[in-house]
Amino acid sequence: MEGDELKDLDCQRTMDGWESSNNGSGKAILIPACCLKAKASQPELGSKSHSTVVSGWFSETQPSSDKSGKQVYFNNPMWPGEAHSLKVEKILFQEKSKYQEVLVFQSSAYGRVLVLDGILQLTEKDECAYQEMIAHLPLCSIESPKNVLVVGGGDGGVLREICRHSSVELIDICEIDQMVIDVSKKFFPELAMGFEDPRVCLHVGDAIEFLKQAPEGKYDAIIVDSSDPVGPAQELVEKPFFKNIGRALRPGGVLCNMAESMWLHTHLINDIIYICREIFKGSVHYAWSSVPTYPSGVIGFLLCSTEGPPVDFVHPINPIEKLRGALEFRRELKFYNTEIHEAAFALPSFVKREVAALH
Ligand code: SPD
Repeated sequence: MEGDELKDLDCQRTMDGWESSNNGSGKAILIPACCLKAKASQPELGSKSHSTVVSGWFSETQPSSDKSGKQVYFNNPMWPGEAHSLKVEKILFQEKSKYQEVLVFQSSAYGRVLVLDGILQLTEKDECAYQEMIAHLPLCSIESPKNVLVVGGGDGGVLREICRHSSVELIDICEIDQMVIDVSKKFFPELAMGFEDPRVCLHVGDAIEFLKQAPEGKYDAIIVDSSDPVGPAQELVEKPFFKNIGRALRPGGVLCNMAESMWLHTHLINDIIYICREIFKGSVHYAWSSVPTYPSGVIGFLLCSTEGPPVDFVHPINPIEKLRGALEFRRELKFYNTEIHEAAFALPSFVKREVAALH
């Protein structure tokens, strides 16, 4: 194949979701589709219907039609070629909000499950491994956090965890979809209990706009508990969003951002880290947790601090075990502890190699 033909091939999607790309060297390379965020919701994949329960099993696939009109199922382009399935005992709720399709079902293995636009957000059994980590990794890394902002997180699980920190005085939360909040209050009381705390101040709206208006230096910590960067959440991995976060944090303030799977998305992680390194002049780290029902069974977190008093994310200055009442506040901690905190920053060799932006 000649160089010009290769150029024409730039960024063409293949059936399994990988792209043939020419990185300027004249050599074709394969890039996972997840890195081509703008294309992730191509019409043939981004079907408006997300009724992903087939023959009593849920999986993160999207129904669509082939040329002959036959129903076919695509994998989500964020994780082409794989789908983890859960046996469904009963569908408890299924409705379209203004923003997305909201599905709740009772699974036989992981308790109740929340799904948004066909993507699994949480299960009762393993949500602790996500919510506890995304909240305590940042909050245990700074002394006496007071003002905290949660972006997304409408199920309330991250709020539940932040509330364990008695130093916290205000928790702003900006969630775009009222239906997610209502559904959580009805079907996931163990998560939605977070909303009951008097320190919580709920803003239903667009977090991009909310952050533009946020007073400079207001927050000690910002936690971005978003859905994946496909469709509405896409702007949450772009530079202007991170710039506004940096502005809203105090000097030496911290960000913890959901940052996908190291098994699937090293290109995307690299992109985000490059952006964050430009903005957060304190430190930038990647940590991860095991969440069996997320694609590839792991999820990552990006931890950044702004210029100011240095933050040592790897060795928590504010260990949870020393915070009075924190371990049992409302419900017992199930997953997080200081050992897990420190271990979360240990990265496999392939990640150290592939995520060049970490060096
Ligand atoms: N691939 C799924 C990532 C979901 C992240 N958000 C989960 C919300 C739980 N509070």
